[in-house]
Amino acid sequence: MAIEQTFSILKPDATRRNLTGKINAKFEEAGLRIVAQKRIWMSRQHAKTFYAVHAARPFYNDLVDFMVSGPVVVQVLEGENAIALNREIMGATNPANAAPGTIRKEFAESIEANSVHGSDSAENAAVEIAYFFAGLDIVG
Ligand code: IDP
Ligand code: MG
Repeated sequence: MAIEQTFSILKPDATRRNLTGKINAKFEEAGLRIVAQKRIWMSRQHAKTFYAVHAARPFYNDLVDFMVSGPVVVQVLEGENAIALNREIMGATNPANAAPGTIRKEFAESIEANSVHGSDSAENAAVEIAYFFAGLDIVG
């Protein structure tokens, strides 16, 4: 295994319910370090571009509406096997299918308002990190 970086978003349902600390505690307890972080309110254009891979899906417009409905925290997580580990800590997309102890099982409101985003591959992690952060913003 190697030290990796992955991209994470605490979604608007998490900021609205003041859960950013509780969620980030899960990442830190599992050994991931937050090496870059900022709270932003995404523009519709940014959200559309970020989720462009889902543009053909029936939930795309609702997803974009949701992601611009409030502030989010965008962050870079670093650690051993960070990309897969982050996905494991997050749990399944649909909280109904998420394993006990995962963020989505404990905190998600619905399949859409599921509290967190995490990159699904090394390629996408690199693209997503670069979309929100400059190299100098990342402090390991
Ligand atoms: P992931 O976040 O677990 O990687 P993706 O399939 O990449 O899941 O979907 C991106 C996001 O789109 C999900 O996190 C969720 O917010 C939303 N989403 C996915 N599937 C559905 C659905 O069937 N209905 C509504 N929203 C969905
Ligand atoms: Mg995904």
